[in-house]
Amino acid sequence: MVKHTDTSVVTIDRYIIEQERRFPEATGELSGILYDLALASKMIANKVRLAGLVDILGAEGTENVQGEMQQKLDVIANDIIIKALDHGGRLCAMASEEREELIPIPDKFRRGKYLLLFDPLDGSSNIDVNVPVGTIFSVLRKVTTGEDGTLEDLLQPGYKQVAAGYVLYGASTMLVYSTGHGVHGFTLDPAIGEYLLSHPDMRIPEHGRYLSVNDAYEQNWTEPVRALMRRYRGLDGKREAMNVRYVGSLVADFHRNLLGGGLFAYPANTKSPNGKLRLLYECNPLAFICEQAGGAAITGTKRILDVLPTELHQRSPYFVGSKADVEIAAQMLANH
Ligand code: FDP
Repeated sequence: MVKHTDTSVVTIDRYIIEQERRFPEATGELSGILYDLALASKMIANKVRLAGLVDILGAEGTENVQGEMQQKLDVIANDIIIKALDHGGRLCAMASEEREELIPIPDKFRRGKYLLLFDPLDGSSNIDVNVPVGTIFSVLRKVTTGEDGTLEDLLQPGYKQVAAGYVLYGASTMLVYSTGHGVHGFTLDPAIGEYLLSHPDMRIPEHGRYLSVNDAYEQNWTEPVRALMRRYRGLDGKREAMNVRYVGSLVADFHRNLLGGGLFAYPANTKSPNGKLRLLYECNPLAFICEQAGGAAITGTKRILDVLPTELHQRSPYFVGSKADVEIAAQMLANH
């Protein structure tokens, strides 16, 4: 492995190749998927940057100068990812938040041994108000025989992920990924259109400063969840109060807590018994990243990565972040 100095400029392409060389059995297919995702995310970043100009350039549902209908940005992001990845011969199926069913690889393209699950534009209700949004992705290896990927291939528990990551379209665009050997963060330099290694070997602090939860749902939380939140706020006198920060874009909240330490929670409540977040393309990939960075992720009673999925769009209660803070949730929610 090449040793990089503080001043060496490492592009994401170079980093992925160097990582791949550590594994002589690697075929380069996974690296290819990561390149394609990096490219797709640059195209999405470009669209997100112009989102505020939609009223000038043409609002959703109106015709643009080419006579085409304007689309919502999450639909555009979805199409960008599918088009960037369907023809490379590395995937046998995809699944997206935006599509009810499995997304097959078109007949004209070769199939590969991997599957990609993604949320193309997470936090999309924040787009209209110029607040950061993100893309989340998860890569699985095919387990069934036959050329095409099946639902069975997509419904694997999170510990089987071979890679996972997210892109944050914030003040800077950042891509963070893991292939199970640490977490690597890259920042897009818009002047040269390249992701550069900015956060090597990311580690989440053991204890956190930040608590991210939407407490407008407090009235619908169960009593153990209410007691847990009182604990995090220091109201039961058993720990110091955490600082509350809630953007409402999972990627943005997760990223802040990964750097600064803390906990993101989307608990079950009486109106949504499984919470809101989707297991396969929101909870699992960020749980994989968090564990790789030294943190933890649970449903409340169980490790997220051990949950056996039964449906493509299934939801799960979610507590993810610094190990010591997640441990408090595990203790206080056990048996509930
Ligand atoms: P959104 O609905 O805007 O796409 O995954 C869905 C998500 O955003 C997350 O990004 C975010 O953390 C959460 O929902 C916010 O939900 P609440 O408004 O219920 O807090």
